[in-house]
Formats: sequence, structure tokens, C-alpha cells
Amino acid sequence: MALNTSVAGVALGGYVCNASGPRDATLEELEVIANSGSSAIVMKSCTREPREGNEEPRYSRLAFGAIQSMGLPNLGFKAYVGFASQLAGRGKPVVASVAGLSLEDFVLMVGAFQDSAVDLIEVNLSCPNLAGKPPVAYDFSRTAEVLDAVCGLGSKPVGLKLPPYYDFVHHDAACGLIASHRVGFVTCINSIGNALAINPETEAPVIRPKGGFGGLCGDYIKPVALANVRAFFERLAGKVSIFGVGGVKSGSDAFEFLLAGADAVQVATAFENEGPACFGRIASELELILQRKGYSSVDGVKGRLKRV
Ligand code: RRO
Repeated sequence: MALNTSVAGVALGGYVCNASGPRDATLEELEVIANSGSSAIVMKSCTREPREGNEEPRYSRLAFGAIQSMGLPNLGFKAYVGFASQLAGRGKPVVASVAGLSLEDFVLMVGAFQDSAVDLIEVNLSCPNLAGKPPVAYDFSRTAEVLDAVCGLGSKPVGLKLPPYYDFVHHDAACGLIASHRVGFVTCINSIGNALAINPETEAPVIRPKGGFGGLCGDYIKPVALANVRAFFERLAGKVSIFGVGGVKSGSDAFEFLLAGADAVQVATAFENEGPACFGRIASELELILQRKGYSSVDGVKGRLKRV
């Protein structure tokens, strides 16, 4: 059964890979991903300078997922440029994720990764956890500025990690910008920003940064993620590839993203909870579903959501 696929012309040997975020900030962690069933090695979003991230507690499991406000803890982009050389040649694409704190940072980092061993560059326009810095992708004029500045810096495909949008006017606006720039892929979605979970025993939020407001992850967000994948597929199919992310923890979840139109899925919360065995497990479950339904590849199903 062929689960092989491609994103922006880059071949992936499987449909399931890790997402930028959990367990991907150090070389040791990235080696674990390299040796797992993940079909790509996606690195933690990086900044110009190393960051410790937000104060603890900043991650809390919830009944159906998690809430977190990590605050971009990472080793600084130069470390990831170096890691890319060490991770290249392992039979799977290496994906950089850049989160600039300014336009200049985005230009510097995308330029550096264009000259590196990575295969894809994900430009994170959607981190919800930096106090005073709203996600760039909720401001379409700032998004246009970033795209103008980073899309022509080299030949490696550049993609956008997007926040959830909740109205078609916003999908239309985002797709208008994407269609007028050289964007190879979109990653839908980042966590749902500024959720609040309260512990009634302590009478306090479960995480400390930003008064408890943080990114919602896991099962809670899957329908929103599917909706965004579908909305982008309807507008961009055949022109721009789509990574689906948000609540993928089983083969059935991955199959739903495939029907919605995702070229591949990324796994975050399930990887955090289960460790690297999740990738092979989810891929095997997806394979069984495809077999049972008589499909011989992911391509025969991609985007073929039926009408009711
Ligand atoms: O590090 C984080 O707090 C973080 C990032 Br960069 C992101 O893109 N999305 C998220 O939920 N958390």
C-alpha cells in the first residue's frame, strides 16, 4: 500500500510526520524523529536568538488534548541550520520552521535556510503565545509584507504555517495572497489561540503565562483543522500543497484529513503523549482503512470528500 505523497514537489515516503512543536528542539530529539516512522523531520520553530520560552507551568494535558504557552523555546536558527546538515541524507525531508519576531528576522532566517540542507521551509505566521505580538497571519497587510520579502529568496519551497480562520472571507483573503506569491504549501492549523483552562480545585488557570491564556491542541481542534484544510483545498487544490495538523491521533483521523484534501498530516499532541511509536501506528491504521475500502494509494482519495 502506497502511503507515499509529496509536498511542494518534495517526496515524502509516508503520509504521517511530526509537527513543529513537541520534542523537536534539540538534535537528540530530532534524531529520535529521524529514526522513527515519521515521514519527515520537522524542526521546532526558531528565532534569530536562542530563547528559554515562557515561564512554567506552560503545558498542561487536558481531557481531550492540551493547552500550552511554550513561548518559542528554541536554540536559535543557526543551531537548526547546523542540525539540517546532520539530518540530511537520512531518507526523509528535513523541514525548517521559522518564527520571526520582525520582518528582518524572517528575511534573515529564510535566507539562511535557503542556503542550508533543509528541503522545505515553513514560515510560522501563527504563534499565539507571544504577549504583545499577535499572529502575523491575522493581519493580511503584514502577511503580504512577509510574503513579499521571503518568497523570492531562493529555490527551496516556502510554506506558511497558518492559524485557524473561522470565516470564508479570511480564507479568501489568505488564498489571494498565497496565489499571488510563490508559496509551495500551507500547514493548517496552528493551535487555537487564547483558550483558557481552569482548575476548580486550585481556582487558577492550569498554565501561568498570559494569565492562563494559551494554545488549545489535540482532539478539541480537529474539526476546526479539517475545516481549514478543506477551505484551503477548495481554493488552492493542484497549486499549493497542504499539511493537515490538529488532533491527528489515529489512522481514522488521518483518513479524514486525506478526504478533506491534505497531502500529508503532521502529528503534535499524540507525539507529545505517546512518543515516536505514534507515527508508525497511525500510518499502519491508515493503511488498513485504505485497504478495507479498496483504495490502492492516498492519491485516489485525496480531497474526495463526498456530499451528503
Ligand atoms: O512555542 C510556542 O508557544 C508555540 C508556537 Br512557536 C506555535 O507556533 N504554536 C503554539 O501553539 N505554540
